[in-house]
Amino acid sequence: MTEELKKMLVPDELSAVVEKILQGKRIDREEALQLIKIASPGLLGLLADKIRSEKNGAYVWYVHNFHIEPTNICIHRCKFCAFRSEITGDAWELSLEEIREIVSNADRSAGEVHITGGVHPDRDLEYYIRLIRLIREVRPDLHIKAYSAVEIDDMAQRAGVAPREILVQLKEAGLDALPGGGAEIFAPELRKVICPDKTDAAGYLAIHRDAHKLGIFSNATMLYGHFENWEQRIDHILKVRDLQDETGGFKAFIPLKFRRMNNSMSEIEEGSLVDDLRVFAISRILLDNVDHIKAYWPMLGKSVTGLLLGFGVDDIDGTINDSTQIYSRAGAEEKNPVMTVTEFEAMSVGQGRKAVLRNADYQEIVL
Ligand code: V47
Repeated sequence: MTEELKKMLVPDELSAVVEKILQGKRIDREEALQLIKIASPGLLGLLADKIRSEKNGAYVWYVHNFHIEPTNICIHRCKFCAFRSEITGDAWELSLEEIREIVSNADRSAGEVHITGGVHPDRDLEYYIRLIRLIREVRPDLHIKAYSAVEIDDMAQRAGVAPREILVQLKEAGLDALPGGGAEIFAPELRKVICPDKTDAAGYLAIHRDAHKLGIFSNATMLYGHFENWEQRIDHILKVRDLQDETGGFKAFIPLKFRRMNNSMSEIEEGSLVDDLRVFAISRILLDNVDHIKAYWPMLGKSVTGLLLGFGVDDIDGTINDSTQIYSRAGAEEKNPVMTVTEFEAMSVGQGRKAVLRNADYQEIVL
């Protein structure tokens, strides 16, 4: 950053912390709080963009994927959920045969499947293992990212074994990675309110730690824009950073913006665009050990996603192919989410960047 730009953008009280970030040094909790309380979105964006470009150059990664949501029947009562059967009024559960058909009919060029859904009261470990096996059978090449830590925790409790044992068996069946769902916000006082009956921060992190140690990598998420404050957001991000120091197993961090329709938190106003920019930028600045900040566009909308490319985002999930309902029900703009390659390209060019189709290891796929 030139001296002239610094004078314009950096208030005196932030000059030390900004200097640290510009030199590639890690900032701590107090410095992060000071930064977020004072810095303009413009300054946060510049800092995040610098880090983003050092890690990922001009690339905007995207993945050709589809989702399978095996059921919306769920034992949990998360207040933000618009997907659970009692709320939608139409319970469904896919049989293994139906799932086989979905996978057989999926676009052969899709490289990744993302599987997550309700925690069904009657499904046991055998079902979850058979599901992974059958996908492996139909598409040996497909990257299988399946079952959030909450689902793994449920399988472990039901089977009466440690989560690590579940992960060993799922890996043996063909599981490649865990999605980041279920993190919500780690602060226990908020979990008590928004998702009282599911595994806590320690449980979520322990499952990701076990997975990483078994060679199953994963993503981490944070649900933001509801009751949480900046202290709670920063503590959440720093817990992810601490575990990443230990294992290195997180591929991406995904801030998930709370959407308010059709759930028990509809009285909350959704956060502003400026808040989105600040959350993504501070995530990029703090997570110096996580390579990718992902925007999950079906919930953010395409224009906000395009803007976030300038605030730390290097990865956009994904082509999706109209296969997820979790967000359309909660009020996301995209009712039938599909993003075409042409759209990824236009969005990236709009930010002076290049859209690159990736595999799960963030290597370019040349078609
Ligand atoms: O844990 C549910 C969130 C998550 C709402 O790992 C909501 O690549 C906003 O984790 N408003 C599940 N958010 C989805 C998820 C995910 C998505 C995309 C990619 C990856 C990945 C993971 O969805 C839940 C919860 O935090 N969520 N309801 C809502 N009303």
